Amino acid sequence: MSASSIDWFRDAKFGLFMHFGLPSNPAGVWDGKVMGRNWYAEWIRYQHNWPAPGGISRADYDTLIPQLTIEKFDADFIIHEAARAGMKYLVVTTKHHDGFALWKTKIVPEYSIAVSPCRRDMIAELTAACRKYGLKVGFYYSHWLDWEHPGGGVPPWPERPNDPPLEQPSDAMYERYWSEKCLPQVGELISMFDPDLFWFDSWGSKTDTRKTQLTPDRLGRLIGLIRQRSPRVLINSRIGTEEGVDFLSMDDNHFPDKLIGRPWETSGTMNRSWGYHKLDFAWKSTETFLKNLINNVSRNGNYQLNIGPMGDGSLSAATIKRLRELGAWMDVNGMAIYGTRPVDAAEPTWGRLTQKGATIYAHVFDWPTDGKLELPKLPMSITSATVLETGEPLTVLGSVDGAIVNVPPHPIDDRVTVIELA
Ligand code: FHN
Repeated sequence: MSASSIDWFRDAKFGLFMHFGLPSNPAGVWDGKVMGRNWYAEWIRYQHNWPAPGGISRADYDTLIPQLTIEKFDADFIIHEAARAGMKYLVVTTKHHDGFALWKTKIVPEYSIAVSPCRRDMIAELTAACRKYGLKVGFYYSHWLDWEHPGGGVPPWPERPNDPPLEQPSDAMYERYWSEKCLPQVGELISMFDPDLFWFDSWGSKTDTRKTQLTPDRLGRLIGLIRQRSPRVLINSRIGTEEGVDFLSMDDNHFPDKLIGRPWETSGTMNRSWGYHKLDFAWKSTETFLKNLINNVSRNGNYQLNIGPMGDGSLSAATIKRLRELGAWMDVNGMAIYGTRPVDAAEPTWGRLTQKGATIYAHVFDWPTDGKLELPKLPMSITSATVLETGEPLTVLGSVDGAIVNVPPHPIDDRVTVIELA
C-alpha cells in the first residue's frame, strides 16, 4: 500500500456492501421450508432444514446455476442509488463461501457466471458503474471457505446439533485449493479489474482456533501476491491477521464503544440476512443506519451497509427506500461526515462530535428539552453555531469549557440534527 492509499478510505466513511450469488434465488426457502439456524440466506446449502438432517447436496445446489438469469440486474442503477445515498465505495461478493464466481474467471470457469444463462459478468458491470459514478471498487472474496473445490474449507462446526463437525479437507488438499484457485483468482481479479480494496472473510477473534487453514505462510503468500500486483489496494483484517493489513474489520453488525486509532469499519445488514431472504422482514430503520454511521465516524471508523439484491438482480422497495432516505440526509449533512476526524473531547450524552479543520459538528441524537445544548470541553473556543440543514444561526453562551448553545424547541430533523460549531 502506498502511503496515500488509505487516505481515501479514511475520508470516505460510508460504503455499500453487496451480497449476491446463487442463494439469492431461493432466498432463504428451499422445498417450501424456511432455512433455520440463522437468517444468513447465503448459507442455505448447509443450513437448509436445520436442525433436522439434510442440507442441500452439491448436485441439487447446482440446479441454481440455470436459474441465474439476472434479467433485472442493472449495475448502473444500483451504483447510481449508492452514489445518491452518499456511499463512496462498493464491496461486492465476487465469490462467496459456495465458491461460485460472479465474474468470467479463467480459473474454474465451470463454476462461474460464464456458464449461467445470463452469460454476463456482474463484476465487470459493477466495476464500470463505480468508475462512472466515482465510487472506489472493493471485492469481497471468500478465501477461507470454498464449498466448490474439494480442498476448500467447510464450516468448522457441526451444522446439525447432534452431528460431529464436518470433515475438513487434508492440509495437502487445502494447499491445492489455495494454490490452484484462491491465489490465482485473487491475482486474476487484480489484473482484470484493478480494484481499490479486498475484503476477505473469516470471523471471530484473532486467536480463533477454528481458522486452522489460515496459516501465517498462506496468509503471507496471499498478502504478498496482492502487494506485488497492486501497490495501492487495501486489505482488511478479516483475512485472518491484523499484521500487514490496512484496516480492521469488526465482526458482523458490531459497533465498538470506543475510539480505535487504526482505520476500521463495521459491516452491517439492513435486516438480518446478507443475501436476499424473502421472509426476513426485520428491516432496521434509516435512523439506526444514520446513528451507526455517525457513531463509527466519531470513533474513527467507517460503515459498510449491506444490500442483498433479489434473484433477478433488482433491489427490493424496502432497500431503495432506505438508500434514498440516507441520501436525503447525506445531501444536507454530508460535510459533517466526509473527511472528518474524531474530536479530542468527552463524548456527549446527547450525541456525537466530528471535526474538520476549525469546524466541529455536533450530531444531536437526543434533542435537549430545555433548549440548551451543553457542549463538553472542546479543543478550541466556539463563537458561532448554525443548524447545518437550514443555516439558522444559534446563540452560543460561554466559550471553551462547557459552552451552551441555545437551540430551538424542536429538532429540524427527527433522526439526527447537525449543528455546525466554529
Ligand atoms: O459467513 C459470512 C456471511 O455469510 C457474510 O458474508 C458475512 C459478512 O460479513 N461474513 C460471514 C460471517 O461473518
